Amino acid sequence: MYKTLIYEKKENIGLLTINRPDKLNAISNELTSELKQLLGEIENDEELRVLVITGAGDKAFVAGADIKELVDRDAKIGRRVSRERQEVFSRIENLQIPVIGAINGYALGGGLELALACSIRVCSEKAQFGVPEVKLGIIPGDGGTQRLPRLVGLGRAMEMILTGDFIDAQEEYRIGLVNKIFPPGKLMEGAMELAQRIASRPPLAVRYAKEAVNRSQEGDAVSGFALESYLHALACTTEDKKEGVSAFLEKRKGEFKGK
Ligand code: CO8
Repeated sequence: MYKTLIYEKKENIGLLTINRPDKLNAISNELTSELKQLLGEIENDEELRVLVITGAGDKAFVAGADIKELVDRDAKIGRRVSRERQEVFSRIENLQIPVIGAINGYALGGGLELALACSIRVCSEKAQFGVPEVKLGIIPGDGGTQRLPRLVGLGRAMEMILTGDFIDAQEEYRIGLVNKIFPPGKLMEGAMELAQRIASRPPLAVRYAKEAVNRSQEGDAVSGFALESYLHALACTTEDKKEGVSAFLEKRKGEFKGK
């Protein structure tokens, strides 16, 4: 049982709800520890196809790191906590299964950084994104300075990080921070529908594709092309590839086993 997280499984889709609604789901040290523990569970769950992450309540996805814990943070603690959260968010980014961020309200600071570690983001019309760390006299520490420019481009990331201003759902969509916007009451339905669609695809192909696309953001193109061809070759060895190709040629729906 977790105090700050709710984790449920809906068939082969995991639903993680960040659960500190009275503090707008701010990420405390306790929440980070629980998240690490839950990730261990998720990493070992071979049945799982997709993870969806959202926030409890109707106001916030995650309104950032818990600001109360910043009071006594000196350089030594700051470095340790930042590295620890970077590692946790990188574990989310690198889960074998895709992760969908269902952004139901404020995604600020560490909350935006958590959203950036997801493979795909969708949001409600009420969602607001921001990187307000500079206003507190600090800078993002959970990967935001690296992931945000990769997603939205250097100029836009620079403006968001240097001003700390919030942007609304339409602007998030326009700059590619989110893929879809839903009315608030329809967000989870939309996110789960997307999750189910991905979960219905051959699981190994989905894993390899995610890995190849993730690696496109690092290193050089030559290594990226090489990795892509090896992962493509690996996909060619699967039973699901035989089934997928046969199903297409026989004009029927494929039955995939993740083998
Ligand atoms: N931390 C702790 N408590 C918070 C946070 C937070 N980030 N955000 C909101 N809360 C609490 C409020 O203190 C309040 O608690 P209480 O009822 O006990 O007073 C409760 O949640 C409700 O919040 P508000 O009353 O403020 O709600 P409003 O609707 O008036 O305002 C806002 C909503 C605009 C979202 C406002 O709460 C706000 O500005 N929050 C802070 C946003 C922020 O600055 N986030 C960035 C934090 S720093 C960060 O994320 C990265 C740090 C770098 C870390 C590096 C290593 C880990």
